[in-house]
Amino acid sequence: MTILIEKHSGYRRITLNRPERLNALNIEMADALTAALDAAEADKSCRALLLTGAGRGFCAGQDLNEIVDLPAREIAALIDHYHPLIRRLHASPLPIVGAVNGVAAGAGANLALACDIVLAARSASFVQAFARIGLVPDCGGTWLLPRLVGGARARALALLAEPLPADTAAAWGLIWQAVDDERLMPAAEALAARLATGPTFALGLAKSALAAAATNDLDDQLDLERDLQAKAAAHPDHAEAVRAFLGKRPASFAGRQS
Ligand code: LHQ
Repeated sequence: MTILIEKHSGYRRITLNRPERLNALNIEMADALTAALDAAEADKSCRALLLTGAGRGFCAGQDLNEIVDLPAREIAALIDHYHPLIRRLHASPLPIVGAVNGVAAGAGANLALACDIVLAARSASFVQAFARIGLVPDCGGTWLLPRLVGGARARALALLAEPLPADTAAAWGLIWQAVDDERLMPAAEALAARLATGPTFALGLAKSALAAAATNDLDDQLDLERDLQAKAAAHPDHAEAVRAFLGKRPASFAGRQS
């Protein structure tokens, strides 16, 4: 199986599972990930996702064995299996934690960066490896990198294709945090479990507002915030949290009922 899915209380852990090839991507894996996302979103008890890799790598990008001598048009067709997955991760109403356990290269780096909160083991690195094989960053890399780290760093990452250590990735704002290797999975699981008990509906709306900010001007964004706030305020999680605050007790969020 190209991916493993484990159900935890409130969240699902999805593990890329081709460790002998550093979890290199192929069509089967991309389609399995999209299906796993569909299934998680359809399950109302699932309120967060955790994405990680088996073995010593996170994901080495496209499996190069599967594109040797492939005509250019078929390479482009391959991407049609990957880009819907990237769109789905960005648009998912569920909060997604990426736990980057080792090298994340090419499409694998941009798959990691499509998660909402990315933690990386200190020994992990991010490589926009595309230029090494005469390709262009895909899976959203050219869109996300300048937004996360600014144009100067984005250009150097894309054109030099050098590995960026996890600590630098965190210092530059490419990811949320770098943690000691042995702390990665406990920290990522704690984060997924925490998100899974949060106000899931509002978290999904916050994700969509942040995504829309990439193209909106301030006026449009303020209007969007007003409209989303009306939706969030109408959800029982809001009333519960205000009552909990005033009652000096922890809130108990219902989560996904809308
Ligand atoms: C691999 C791979 C790999 C197969 C390691 N494939 N086996 C999308 C769609 C359509 C078309 C094209 O492009 C795309 C987007 C892309 O993702 S293009 C970018 C593709 N990825 C790469 O170019 C990265 C290739 N890999 C590497 O540069 C290195 O392996 C990295 C830097 C990831 C890790 O280096 P090391 O830690 O030194 O590991 P290694 O190179 O020894 O790899 C371990 C094994 O994994 C090895 O197999 P072996 O049988 O010798 O132990 C590699 O052949 C295999 N492997 N990446 N992408």
